[in-house]
Amino acid sequence: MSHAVLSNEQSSQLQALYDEMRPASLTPLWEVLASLVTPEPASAVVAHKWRFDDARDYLMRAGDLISAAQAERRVLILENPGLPGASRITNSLYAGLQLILPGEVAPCHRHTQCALRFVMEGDGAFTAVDGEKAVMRPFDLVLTPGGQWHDHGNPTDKPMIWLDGLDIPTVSHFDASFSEKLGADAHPETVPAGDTSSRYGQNLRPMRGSVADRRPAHQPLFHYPYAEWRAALDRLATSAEPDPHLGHALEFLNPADGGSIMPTISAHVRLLPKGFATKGRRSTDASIYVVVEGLGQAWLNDAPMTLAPRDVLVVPSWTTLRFEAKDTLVLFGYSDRACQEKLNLFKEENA
Ligand code: 1HN
Repeated sequence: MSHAVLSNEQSSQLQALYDEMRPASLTPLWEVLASLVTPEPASAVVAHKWRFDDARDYLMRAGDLISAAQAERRVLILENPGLPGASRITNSLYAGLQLILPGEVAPCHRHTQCALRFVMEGDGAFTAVDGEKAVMRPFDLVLTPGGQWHDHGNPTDKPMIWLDGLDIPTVSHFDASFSEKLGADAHPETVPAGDTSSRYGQNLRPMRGSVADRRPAHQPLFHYPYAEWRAALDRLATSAEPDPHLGHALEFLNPADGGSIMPTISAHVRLLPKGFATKGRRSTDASIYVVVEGLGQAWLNDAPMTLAPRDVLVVPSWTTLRFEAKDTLVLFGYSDRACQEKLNLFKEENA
């Protein structure tokens, strides 16, 4: 209790009262108020970095012991060390590393939860969304928006590993989860691979009322290829000054409304030119970053963290973050910013 002015007599009488009211499912606010309504974010989430090769070793060992079909999804959860057992990387988001070995399939299902995939290793496996394949190349971003059927397959001769990012804890928070299995490995093919990108990915969309306008109106696009976003960053870096706090930063958009890629998850990429150091910035959206390219250094509330390709890091809410690029540093990041903005909670501050 924050009031230091209670007498011993008062305290023991209050304790006795709490004991009596507990069976009636009543509990005093004044004992917990300070920890409920904090003057600034006070998170159990801690900063952490996973080296890809370390996680990969465990994932490959799991691959020797259980098939993708047996597991339904063969994934190692990147669990925040501050939230053991909670199956989450931040309080609102989930992250995992998924392995699909040559010839394997991950059977078709759908659920309320929104997912993104960010390719870490391998080239040529696919995710099929509502029966349309997105062939996945290194550092591609592929979405499986909530409610859309999805299955994965690896017809190549090499393992395929991607980072899964989902809003599982957010959906759990609202007790709003529904899921179902299709009952078949793969959804019947609906259109050729690339169909959706052709129709919705060029600042165009099928004319309303045409048979081609078949994707969910609020969430049509699901493939953001590395070749496209990396080229866009390069063009930006040769023609503009980097933002002092972000570097060159581009957010992935949903073409349907110009908003975030999914209702609960925002994602972006950044390029920091060789030698560039950002100024500090903090925001309320705890964020997950993948180092796509380059060596560098991050400071999280002034604690240094070295960065190398395919490192995955989690930065808690309201942590002042700085980056320095030893050579061209390219990062992918995702967070619950989209969700916080809808709730009027998002806040950021530049140092
Ligand atoms: C899921 O559907 C996938 O489709 C991966 O690849 C990870 C974690 C929890 C719930 C659903 C996938 C998941 C998941």
